[in-house]
Amino acid sequence: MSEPALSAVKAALKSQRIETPSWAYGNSGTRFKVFAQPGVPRTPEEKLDDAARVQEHTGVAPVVALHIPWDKVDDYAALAAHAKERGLTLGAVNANVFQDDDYKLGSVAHPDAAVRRKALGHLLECVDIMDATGSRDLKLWFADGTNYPGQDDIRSRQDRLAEALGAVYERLGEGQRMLLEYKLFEPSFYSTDVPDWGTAYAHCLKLGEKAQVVVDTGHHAPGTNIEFIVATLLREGKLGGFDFNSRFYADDDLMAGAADPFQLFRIMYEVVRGGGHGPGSDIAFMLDQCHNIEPKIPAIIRSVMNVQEATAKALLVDGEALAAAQHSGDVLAANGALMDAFHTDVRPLLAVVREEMGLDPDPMGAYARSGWARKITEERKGGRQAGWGA
Ligand code: AOS
Ligand code: ZN
Ligand code: ZN
Repeated sequence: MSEPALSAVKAALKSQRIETPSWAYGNSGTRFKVFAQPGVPRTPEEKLDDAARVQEHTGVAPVVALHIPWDKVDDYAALAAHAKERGLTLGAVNANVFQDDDYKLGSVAHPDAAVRRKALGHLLECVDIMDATGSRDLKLWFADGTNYPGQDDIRSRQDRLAEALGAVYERLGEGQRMLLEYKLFEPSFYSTDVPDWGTAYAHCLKLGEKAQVVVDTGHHAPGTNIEFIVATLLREGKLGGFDFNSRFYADDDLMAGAADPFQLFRIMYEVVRGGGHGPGSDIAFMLDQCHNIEPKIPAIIRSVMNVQEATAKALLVDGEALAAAQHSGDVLAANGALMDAFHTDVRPLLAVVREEMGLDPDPMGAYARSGWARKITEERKGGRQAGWGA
């Protein structure tokens, strides 16, 4: 690779911005058990203190997504100031219309108009919070769906959903967006009201340019060609962002890139090829994961590093050789061009990038040596730990 080309790759890696989720710093688990960990944050401010460690050691994670009500505070401007003092900004505001008892049969798609009004009220409250935090994105994931055929009318639920989305869209202020996230199933088991990219895309298309789709990499059936979805949404101008995580079976929320680094590379290749990576991109590269058995901060650092490595490999694809082979129908040469990049060990390159950024080339080692884990374990004794639902 020529020196100018290598410089461009390094510049692109230095400009990468990955958004970490506040809830990943808190306790989490499955319906069987939540294994609390020592030192877990007790407040949104402590979550930001931990997120600042990820940013300190990686240099590419300066944004933290919030979740309401798990990150509810009296003064969001003060929370934004707390973030800024630590070199962070507040990112997407994640609405939660899936944990209130009233939402058993759904929220915005619920058959009862009073429940729908309550859910819409929460969504509009989240936009008010965005005004206070300066967040650009409202992330909407709906657990809404049904468990049995006949339980509710599939079409009517789409009409109710569309009505709520339209009301939220009208409320968005200048520079604000709504990111609609789809999920194949869970917690609904027969039908989910936003189950796939097509449904999300159709609603966003009707709403307008401020409405975009979020691709959560854990939200697809096994074997789904996610990079095709990414390429298509990007081409249509409707790829708002990602919720990166890993899955072996379902929405496992494991560390991004841990289960299938090849898939993450193919996704990032389509992002790079489609012009979605770099300073001009509006795509939100968010993590959405839960660290049920592994220490949280290093797991998030590892996830950021995995996304960086996939991105670096995608940037190394020899586009000219690949295009030439594709145009000539040389299947093996074309596949080889992509695989050569995927098989490149980019860790030395990323170590150089980190050193040029004034960082330790080994973020995991740097965190381990920092003493932060011991500090928070000693200091954060007592008080209610943060976690899913708190
Ligand atoms: C749920 O499975 C979705 O991935 C959500 O994006 C996410 O877990 C939620 O936004 C957390 O509030
Ligand atoms: Zn998600
Ligand atoms: Zn999910």
